[in-house]
Amino acid sequence: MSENLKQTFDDALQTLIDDRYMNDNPLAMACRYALEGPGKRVRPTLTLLVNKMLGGSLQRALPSALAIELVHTYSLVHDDLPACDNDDLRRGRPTVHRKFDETIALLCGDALLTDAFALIDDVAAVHELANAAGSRGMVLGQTMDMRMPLQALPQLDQLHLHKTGRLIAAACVIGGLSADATADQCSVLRSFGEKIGLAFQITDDLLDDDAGTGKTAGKDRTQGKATYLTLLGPTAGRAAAERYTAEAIDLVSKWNSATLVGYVNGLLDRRF
Ligand code: GRG
Repeated sequence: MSENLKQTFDDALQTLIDDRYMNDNPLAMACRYALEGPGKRVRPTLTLLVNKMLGGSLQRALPSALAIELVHTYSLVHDDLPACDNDDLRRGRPTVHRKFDETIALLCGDALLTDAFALIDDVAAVHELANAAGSRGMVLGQTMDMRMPLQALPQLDQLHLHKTGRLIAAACVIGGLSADATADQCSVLRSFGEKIGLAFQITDDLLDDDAGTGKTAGKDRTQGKATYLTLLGPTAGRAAAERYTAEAIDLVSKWNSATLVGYVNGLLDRRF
């Protein structure tokens, strides 16, 4: 079921790419290249799964799901720049600034972020996404990562919550909004998404040393970053990811959530 939704999303993304990014100017080429990379599409899949769980219309959820993937892709393109993480590899291919150049990568991120908001016509979803991505969300998380050195686990959780959790939470809330969820339901979906985001980022930390993630292996270790792997080790790290996932699942157990639960449990065992 989640595979079907991912395929539906991938088809909609291809239609968007064909519509918006098929010119042969360097900006359109870079946007197309970034979006066509084989991403897991976790955030839009969560949006569509939550929409389905609450009996919403798929067609109503798709534009917001596309917008969330555009914002996520922008963040990866900028994160890979020399001024941030300085990475050569993303989604198993050269990063956008390696394939094109830094100027184009900067502009590609700007364009994807801006275009995202042209896709959504629901004001509540616009607010949710903007707040999750901006100075109190993902970009603050990136700032913590780059300029606010941390030593202890609670600070690491705050970093994860902002850098990764807020956007994943917004994906879940926006799935709810597309199914006319109430404010109380949205608040449960936000907590659900934040916990899934924490589990997702811990799993990302634990995969740092693995080959086959499509990213440079051992990057955190060589940069001497404090992560769940360096602070807790693989066993306690895995246990923390499982605990956050179980807490998240508990929150949605009152709904018909079997497909969503199957999907988020699967994220714990991802290899890339
Ligand atoms: C403005 C220069 C500038 C930088 C800002 C906002 C930002 C850059 C970065 C956001 C932080 C970031 C990259 C968080 C990463 C979170 C994360 C786990 C990314 C990987 O997500 P996956 O595994 O990737 O879902 P795929 O490739 O599958 O989509």
